[in-house]
Amino acid sequence: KDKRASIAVDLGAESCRVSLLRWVKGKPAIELVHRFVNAPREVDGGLRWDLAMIVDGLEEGVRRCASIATEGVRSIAVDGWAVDYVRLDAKGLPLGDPFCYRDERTVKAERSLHRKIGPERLRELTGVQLLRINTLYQLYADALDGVPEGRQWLNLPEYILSRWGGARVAEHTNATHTQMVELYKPQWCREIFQAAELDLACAAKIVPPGTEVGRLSGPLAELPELRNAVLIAPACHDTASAIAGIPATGNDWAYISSGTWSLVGTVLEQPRNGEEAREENFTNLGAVGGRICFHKNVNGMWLIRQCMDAWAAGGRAWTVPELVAAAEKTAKPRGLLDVDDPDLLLAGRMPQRINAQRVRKGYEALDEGAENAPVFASLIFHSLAARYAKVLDRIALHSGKKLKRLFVVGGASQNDFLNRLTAEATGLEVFRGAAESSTVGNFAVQLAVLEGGRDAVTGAYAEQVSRWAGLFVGAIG
Ligand code: LRH
Repeated sequence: KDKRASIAVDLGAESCRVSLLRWVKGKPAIELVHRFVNAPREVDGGLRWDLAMIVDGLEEGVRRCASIATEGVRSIAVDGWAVDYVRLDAKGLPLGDPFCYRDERTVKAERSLHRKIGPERLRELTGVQLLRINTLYQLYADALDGVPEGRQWLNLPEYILSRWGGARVAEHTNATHTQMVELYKPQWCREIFQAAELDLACAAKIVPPGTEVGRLSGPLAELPELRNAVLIAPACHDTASAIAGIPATGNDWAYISSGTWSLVGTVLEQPRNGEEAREENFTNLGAVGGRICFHKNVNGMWLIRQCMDAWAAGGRAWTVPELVAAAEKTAKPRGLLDVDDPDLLLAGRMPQRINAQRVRKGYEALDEGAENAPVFASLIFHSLAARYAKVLDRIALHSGKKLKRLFVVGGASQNDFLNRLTAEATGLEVFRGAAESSTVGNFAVQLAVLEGGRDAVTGAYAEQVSRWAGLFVGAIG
């Protein structure tokens, strides 16, 4: 067997990570080699990602991996948050920093696009939860802002792969989150492109997760350890990777991929897009092995992070563990939040936004000062748990599954207070999965294709991935 190492890159809206998988005496060992903070910033009135900072950080991480892996690196794969994209000029260089999906330009774009193609029709064609962050609305916003058509675009993980020498592709799990892919076939939906007057030629070819897209080239490939590294499109959607990182079998489990967002759902063999699933706006996104991530985007650590930023700006920097410990000691809150209120998805002034909602609902406003942070945190955690329980009830109904187990993965899975509240609210047995589940799933997809080489869209491939994930979950140092 090939004993060389592999590298997984995981792009997060709050932090980006580069991890190394090595084989030590035949056993896997995974090390998080480089992690750096990420956040959108305000540029000329728009919310954008700092692409150069991200690329520099990733390349630094890859170089550090190379310096550790003297045995050489066999493969590299990149996953990341969905929907955002890089536009390319004629030479294939980025036209500018990518917009962050939270930018408010899509409010207008959504309204205007729905006059050309109704939300019901979009749902019917794609099976995807209608969210104004979806790539479709962003591309449409570009057009409204006068960006000339004819410019290729790539979602971020696929852009990084192409920048390092890979073919330009749109990996299927990530492509589904654009809201522009047909529900029952892995192909771009012509009707949507036509309605939105978007150029089909600007979208890359759709490929399944587990596709080799080329070999590393450019300056990184000059390092001897990296010379022949294969570039792989894993499940480029970080959530699909995180779910691939759960090595559970059976038909009685659901997941929460818990980070900036909470993705609450279950894996299905076939999409569910009947009237009720559509009305309740559940999503059917691509999963590994031709399966479906059937879930809903619920707000997540965004609420707490945004509050923490506000308090830090006022001079009191809380850490998450401090807040969790302090929140646990407060009294049970009165009047839970609607965590999915569109206003709470926006950036800035979060304590004020929360109070505005409370006042609208007839509850007293909370003291917004940093010393009252535990009360806010407790309110947020209780409200999230209650929302998870509601959504999971519906997931059980739509999927026809008798749910018993709930796997919580991702950065926020380490919040045991929230896990306890979630267990109480749902009545399910809660298992804490890997904090770096996207990385586990990323590596599992790489090894399944490198070692199995089988057709990546079959259930057999999904099972292979699950076996690798089982091996890797315990291998994180
Ligand atoms: C989580 C995530 C989620 C998407 C959002 C844009 O990181 O990929 O699945 O809905 O970011």
